[in-house]
Order: sequence, then structure tokens, then C-alpha cells
Amino acid sequence: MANYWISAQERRSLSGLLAPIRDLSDLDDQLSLARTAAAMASLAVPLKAFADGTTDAWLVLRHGDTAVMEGLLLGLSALLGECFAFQAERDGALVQDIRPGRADAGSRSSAGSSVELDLHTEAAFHPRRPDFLLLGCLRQPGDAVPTMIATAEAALARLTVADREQLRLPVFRFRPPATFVDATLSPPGPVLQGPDSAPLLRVNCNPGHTTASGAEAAEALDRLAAALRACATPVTLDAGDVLVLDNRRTAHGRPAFAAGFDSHDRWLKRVYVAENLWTGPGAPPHPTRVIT
Ligand SMILES: O=C(O)CCC(=O)C(=O)O
Ligand SMILES: [Fe+2]
Repeated sequence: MANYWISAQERRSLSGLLAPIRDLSDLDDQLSLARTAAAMASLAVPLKAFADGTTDAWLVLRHGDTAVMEGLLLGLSALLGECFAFQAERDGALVQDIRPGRADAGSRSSAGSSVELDLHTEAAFHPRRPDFLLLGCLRQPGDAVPTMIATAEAALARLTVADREQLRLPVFRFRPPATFVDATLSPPGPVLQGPDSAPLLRVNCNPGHTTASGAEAAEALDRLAAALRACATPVTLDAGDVLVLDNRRTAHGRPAFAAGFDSHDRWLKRVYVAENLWTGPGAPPHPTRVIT
């Protein structure tokens, strides 16, 4: 990837194509464009999906805002690490559409709408949890739906030492959200890891999604959930905005909202990123980006 060059002409044409994305000026333009292009060129799956029967990476970006956002997310993921997906979730799509589905309205997952999606770290049940989560917004209705974000550090500052010790015990089990098919409960593990000054969190506060064995651990978990809710900040994405979340240091969620299940609904694109995809717990055998 480091050896990938784009010509001045290609860069000019890409700049025009990326213009609809707001806040591009916040990025290091040339680096992000080059990485975006390189990320797209190196990924067979999204190219197949968007290239209309050709393998020309540049065509991918000519399909309008949807593909441009996908390119931007893949480019950002290349800056952070490696994008990946789970075969059991949304059929292994590397860039996932987060929009309300009528059949899933009541599900406490990213596909739901009529119920709150309580604070959670992404894929808490899985050994290969994303290190980062990218959410790119394509559409936000007038009645805007924020993403709620709470940092582990702020929440843990509200807990006692005894509660934090309970959360470090490997007595918690994590259930997959409804967007996963055929996925099972995790083996027992801790909710809290790392030093107190840089805590790492693994939790899903939706009912029944994290269970503790032992009354003290269960109570500490309840108090953590309350602390996360108490310090959660709403972040509202507008079309063109991208949210980058560190999935080890933050929990996220969103309130219930009214969906029309039509072309006016809120629409996000989501990408999971691993800093080192092919090493560590749950690592897939190289070079698979879609974990089975
Ligand atoms: O809808 C949102 O703002 C966040 C949904 C969510 O939890 C996710 O996409 O992982
Ligand atoms: Fe999520």
C-alpha cells in the first residue's frame, strides 16, 4: 500500500468526486485520498459490489455519494488498521448499512428503531472485537437521532474500587445482538481490563446481553451501566459526517426513534477496524477479512 501512487489527474478527479462529503477539509486531503484509493484498490469485495463488472478501482467512486462514503470509510480504516466483518452478521458485508428495518423495529440492535439501543461496546461477545468503529452518515432526518457515547474512563470514575474489582473478574458472559445469526453466548470473561488510567471496556447494557455470575458482580455491572448512561454524550451526525469510535475505550448506543421505513429514514454506513487483524485473540487465518 505504501508504494501505491495516484496521478495528479486521478487526484483532481477524485477531489471533485469527494466534494459532496462535508468536512473533508478536516482531513489531510492528499493522504486520505491516496489511502482511500489504495484501500479500495486492495479490497476485492467492495470492488466487486460496486464496479459494475470491471475491476477498475476508480470507477467505484463514480457512483455517487453512497460509494464515495464507502471509499472514505475504507480509506479511514486503512489509516487505523484493517477493516473486517463477521460472516454471521449482515452476510459479512465489509461496509454495512445501518438503517431501520420494519421487521427488526423492536430489536435491540443497530437494525432496530422503536426501542432504545442501550450503551454497548461493539461485538462484545466475540473474541475479535473491533478496535475501532466508523460510522458515516448518509442521511439524517429533521428529527435527528443522535449516537450516544460514554467513555470507560468517565464511567469508572463514578464507581467504587470494590465495583471496579468485581468488573475485572472473569465472570461475565456476553450475548450476540440480533444482527448475528447462529452466534452463541461468549465464554466467561471480564468487563474491565487494562490499568485504571487507561481502562478497556467490554460490555453490552441491553437487557440480557451481559450476564454476571454472582450477586456482587451483577450489582457492579448494574452500577457500571448506570454510570455509563449518566455520562453519555449525544453526538448527532449530519450527512457527510464520519464518527470514529475507539471500541475499547467507549460504549455507544442510540435512543428509540420513529422510522417511516422509507427513503427519508436515517442512514449510516458502518465499518469495523482491527489494528492488527491477523494476530491476537480470535484472529482469522490470513488473509480473510470476513471472520467465520
Ligand atoms: O445508530 C447509531 O447511532 C449506532 C448504532 C450502533 O450501535 C452501531 O451501528 O453499532
Ligand atoms: Fe453498536
